[in-house]
Amino acid sequence: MSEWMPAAGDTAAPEVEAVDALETRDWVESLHDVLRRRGPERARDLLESLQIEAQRSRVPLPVTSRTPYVNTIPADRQPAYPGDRALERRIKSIIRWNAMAMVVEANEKSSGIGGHISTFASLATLLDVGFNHFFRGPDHPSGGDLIYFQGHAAPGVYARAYVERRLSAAQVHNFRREFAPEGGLSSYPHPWLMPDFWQFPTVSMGLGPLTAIYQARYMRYLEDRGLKAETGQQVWCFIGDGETDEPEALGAISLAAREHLDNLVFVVNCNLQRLDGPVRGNGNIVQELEAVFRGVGWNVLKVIWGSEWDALLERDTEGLLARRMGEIVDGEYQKYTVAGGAYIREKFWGADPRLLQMVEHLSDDDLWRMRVGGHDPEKVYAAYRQAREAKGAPTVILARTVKGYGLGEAGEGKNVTHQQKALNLNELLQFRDRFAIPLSDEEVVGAPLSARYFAMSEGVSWNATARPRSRSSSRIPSGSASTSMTPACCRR
Ligand SMILES: Cc1ncc(C[n+]2csc(CCOP(=O)(O)OP(=O)(O)O)c2C)c(N)n1
Ligand SMILES: [Mg+2]
Repeated sequence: MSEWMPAAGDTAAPEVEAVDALETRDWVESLHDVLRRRGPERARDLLESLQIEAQRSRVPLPVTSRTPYVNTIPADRQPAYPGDRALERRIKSIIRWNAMAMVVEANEKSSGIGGHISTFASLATLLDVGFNHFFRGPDHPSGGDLIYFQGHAAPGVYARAYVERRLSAAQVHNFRREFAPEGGLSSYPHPWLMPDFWQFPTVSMGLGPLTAIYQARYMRYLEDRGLKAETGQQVWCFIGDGETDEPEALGAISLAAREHLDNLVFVVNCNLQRLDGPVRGNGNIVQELEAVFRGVGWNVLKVIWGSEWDALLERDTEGLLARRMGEIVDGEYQKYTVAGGAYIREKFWGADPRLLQMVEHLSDDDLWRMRVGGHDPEKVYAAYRQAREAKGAPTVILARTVKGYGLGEAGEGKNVTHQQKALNLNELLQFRDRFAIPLSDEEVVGAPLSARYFAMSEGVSWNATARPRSRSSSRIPSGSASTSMTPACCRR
């Protein structure tokens, strides 16, 4: 065991820092050399030996169940995105509009009846990539996947179902009025009130994740006893980060790992907010959950940063940026969302002149627009694909999102956003512009009370990238989008 003998004048002088940097690079290069020659297994063995030696030498080790605060799947390991990004974005924007309009309309008809806009605003990409590329409907040869939807995001699931013409206009106009004579929609996933639509009740937070584990366990039991064919049917469970505070949410996760439930995927919508503030003001929910899930044996896939960060992380050979990312607490990250690019440059990048230099070619606006991972379909797709193919353990995807994404002044990333149920005219126009919704100003003035919801074949140009000012000018080109959207939430 070697004893540490501080040399005279051994402080953080610039020369020492320079030698440290060289030494770090040297170690990193050695790691790459081992990887090239002998592969990841040998690299892991070496690191394990080092870890044992370090512990024996009383080096305080970092908690090993936490990995750096970067995406688990690096950019060069991402599969190519198989969909039509422009078309998918367009459909998603329309769904966002429908979901928002549904809540605003319900609130205007009867103030206080409300519903939630901000939860789905953060979840839209996570759900859409699932609907477009992964979820299997009941008509799939292997049987339908079983999906537990985050309860407060129900407007988004209805919005999509309306686009697919699975719900009537009357139902959509009667959101939260399911007993209306012409039909309506229950506030939250409610299989008893809407037996043909919802599979599982999830809005009592914590019950979804708990029952999803037992659902997956029971499916595996039936397969093991030969009572059900092994078809690759999966259980997906979408939960909020605040929801993980409920004891039920995490109470059975060790059972899922012990039983090797690789038919189970959790997606945690880490928008960093609960009801009216950060989930972890002085902490980091993604890192905290990683430790908990990894500790009991789950595959953990962190989807933290969007594609805009890839080039910067590529150049981060000394790990400066990755380390800085891991230093910031959730409350501060939330502040970045509302405070803008100049603030981000000063507070985040300004911590080190080398970091500042990394982004000198980017404007404040660029810095502010760099997405987090849960809003980037390519990052989400990569994680879902790995989750679907995982063997031997359940997978949890920890996806960073922004609560109220796209609501701008009306509540994006703000503490009040959970309760946001109404938008003024200006906010509606901003929403229309941000998502290129094909409505003219005049139509927005009447919306959303005047039936400005969109469904397939209603004259929306699904392929357009530019925003037509009037809906009457365009038509749906083909049915390809609708056939790719099999709703896993609907029972036939
Ligand atoms: C058991 C339970 N307690 C309280 C509530 C009330 N409630 C509704 S949404 C919410 C916060 C949800 O936060 P999070 O899970 O982070 O979801 P987000 O809306 O941020 O996506 C709470 C406490 C509930 N639905 N269930
Ligand atoms: Mg939350």
